[in-house]
Amino acid sequence: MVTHTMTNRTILTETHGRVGLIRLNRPAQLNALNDELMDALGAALLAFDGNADVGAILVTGSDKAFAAGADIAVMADWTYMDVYQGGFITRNWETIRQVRKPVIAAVAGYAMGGGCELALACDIIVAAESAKFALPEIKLAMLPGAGGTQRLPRAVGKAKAMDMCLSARVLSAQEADRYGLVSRVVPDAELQNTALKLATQIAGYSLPALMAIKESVNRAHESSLSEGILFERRELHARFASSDAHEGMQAFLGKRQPVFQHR
Ligand code: DAK
Repeated sequence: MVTHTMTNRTILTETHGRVGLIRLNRPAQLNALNDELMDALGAALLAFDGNADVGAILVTGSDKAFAAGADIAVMADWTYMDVYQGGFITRNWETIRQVRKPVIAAVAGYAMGGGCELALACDIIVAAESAKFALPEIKLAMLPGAGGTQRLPRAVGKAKAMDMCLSARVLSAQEADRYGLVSRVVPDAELQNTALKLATQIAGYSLPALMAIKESVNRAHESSLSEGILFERRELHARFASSDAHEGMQAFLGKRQPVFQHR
């Protein structure tokens, strides 16, 4: 069942069972990301993250664009002091980093600049065949400044990241799949269903286990191997304090489906 919970100009939100869906909604600007949209997106992400009835979050755009980047029309007249003192990017683009539940991006069409960086900040990217990924900021004499120069090399390696950042190369969905930027590619007509099915599957698992896995995988990018392994081991030990983990193992042994309480 679909429940519509919030609508404003720049995003639409719905819940589908335990999945919170956020749709970027500036069609006339190909979902270019302005402050109003990023404020609304951040608020919606935090609201779903704090909602005990939501286990996973899906972020998507339109058939034509996930998001065509930061809003160039808005940025064109900004000065250094505007962005420095206003905390551009830091102030409202990084809210997604606070989200502890799994976030899935469903991308069709353009994921350019900040749109590509937003997808990179999600945990899983499901791409439609029409998806196009690029960091074309160099064409504006800018640089990818919402994590692009850091998350892209971690996702695809230095060679591909340098190529994309320095030449503005556009990756097709198939290339993005091959290089490890996305986790699966599906026909456009199947994108929403596939992503929702995936989010529903994930949201059906034990929430604290999902949160522990997300935190642990993210640690792989933030620490040395031995520190990461130690973190993972502690997370594993902590699973034994979870009633869901005991339920999961008992259900397996009893040859029945587990009933998780998200505890
Ligand atoms: N911003 C504002 N409007 C945009 C836009 C954008 N990024 N992208 C598209 N639009 C608008 C177009 O202006 C057009 O508006 P109208 O002319 O109809 O009023 C409408 O959306 C439809 O676009 P097109 O007519 O261009 O559509 P096409 O299908 O022909 O082309 C396109 C689609 C995605 C290839 C093209 O629109 C395009 O190249 N867009 C720009 C893509 C881009 O360069 N994106 C990167 C933006 S820069 C920073 C941190 C981060 C960033 C910057 C600084 N600091 C820390 C300082 C991030 C920067 C970026 O993301």
